[in-house]
Amino acid sequence: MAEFELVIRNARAVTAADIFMTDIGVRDGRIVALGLGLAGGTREIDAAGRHVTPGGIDSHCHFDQPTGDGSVMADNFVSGTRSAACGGTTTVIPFACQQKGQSLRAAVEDYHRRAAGKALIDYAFHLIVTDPTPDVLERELPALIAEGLTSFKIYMTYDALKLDDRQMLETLAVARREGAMVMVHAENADCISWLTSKLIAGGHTAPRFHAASRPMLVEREATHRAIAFAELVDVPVLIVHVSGREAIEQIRWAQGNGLRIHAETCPQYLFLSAEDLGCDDSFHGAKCICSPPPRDKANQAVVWEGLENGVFQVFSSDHAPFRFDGPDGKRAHGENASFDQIANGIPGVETRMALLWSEGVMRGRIEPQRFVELTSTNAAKLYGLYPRKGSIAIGADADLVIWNEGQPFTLSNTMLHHNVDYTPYEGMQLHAWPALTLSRGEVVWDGTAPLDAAGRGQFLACDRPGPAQKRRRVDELAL
Ligand code: DUC
Ligand code: ZN
Ligand code: ZN
Repeated sequence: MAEFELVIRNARAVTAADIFMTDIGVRDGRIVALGLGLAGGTREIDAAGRHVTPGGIDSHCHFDQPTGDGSVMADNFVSGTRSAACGGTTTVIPFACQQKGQSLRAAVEDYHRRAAGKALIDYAFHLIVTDPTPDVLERELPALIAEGLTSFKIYMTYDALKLDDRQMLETLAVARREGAMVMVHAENADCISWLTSKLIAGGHTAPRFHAASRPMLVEREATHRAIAFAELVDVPVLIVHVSGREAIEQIRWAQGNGLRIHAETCPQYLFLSAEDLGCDDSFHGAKCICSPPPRDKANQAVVWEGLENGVFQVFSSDHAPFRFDGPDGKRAHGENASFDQIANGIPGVETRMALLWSEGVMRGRIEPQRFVELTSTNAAKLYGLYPRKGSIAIGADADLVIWNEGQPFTLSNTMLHHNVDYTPYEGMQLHAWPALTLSRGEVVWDGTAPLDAAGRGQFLACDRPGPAQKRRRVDELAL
């Protein structure tokens, strides 16, 4: 009998720390041996010197999340995880979103029902806390954190989701006490609503005015406030979907002053700009409506710098999938709907990894190790999945990507496996794509088709993240 169920030979393995030539021996879905000249496997794959990275962890994506505005997300756990796997992602962390008035546990149970038996790859959940009642803060949230939902998102905007400043502080204090990671959507709600009413009153309703209604200032102000609250409560936070310079300056200041502020950015802030929302009043720009909106070329350059110099820890997709055609996506309120009624979000779970490998690593902007940190390892650490996920190491799950590099191709939505009828990156020239994606040692993408095995993905209970644990110091506030 062969010693391993799978051996990947001649891998140029990349971790967050190293690059090294190795064979990878897999048993029971886990990496059990590393080194050249390993004994035989029941199955063998020759990586032929190609880069092999840990499978991606997309720690910010939305599948089958109720929207409450008449639109319906195009991807559920079947199509969303299929698309993720074909793009080199092996773990996703979408959101169980509490509706105001709903118990947090009911939101989680509903989300488990939506996911059960559907996922092709492994998945965990973040919570979204929208209604921090005393019962939620004192009982439900600590219990769910103890059960493995160890991170949650809070919003500073959207009437249906946002917390006020006092609620943010109360919620951050629970995170501190329980050792959970808080993700913050940082945009100032009142500034957006004031600007939106002015724009609409002036007849400026086309998709492109979405960007004008949420300028960088509203993100900068909220980012500053979120950082101040995190400092006051003495808890780490992670600012999600950071779009440009002014927010980055706030984050860099906080990091430089010893605050535990983590930050995430997404492909749309590297490759899209406000111009993609349209130069005229056509509805086409709805395809690129997302929040915060894409900025301009100068901001793209600053986001690239943040990926290079360590301001950002996480590169996720913020996949929020809505179809362009059809009655329940971007057009749910018709083509003449004002920008604030258009479903908010863009797809990207399948293109995230290849965009950053092709445009980041292959163009020499970031090292392969930095790519691994940004797309996999750091998310595993920040959300309590490390070392099971996020590395090529003995004992880790054999979640791996073997890369195909050097053959340029034109990206087209016809190549993709999501249930969205467009990609914002249509027509881009890319130079890399996963040749194979393996989840727990099983090939889930073979370069031509996804494995037909919806339901094989496992729910992952997360540990309390190491970076969210209290620092050892006198707790003067007794929070
Ligand atoms: N925030 C997200 O994280 N995703 C989609 C829309 C939004 O505002
Ligand atoms: Zn958000
Ligand atoms: Zn999101």
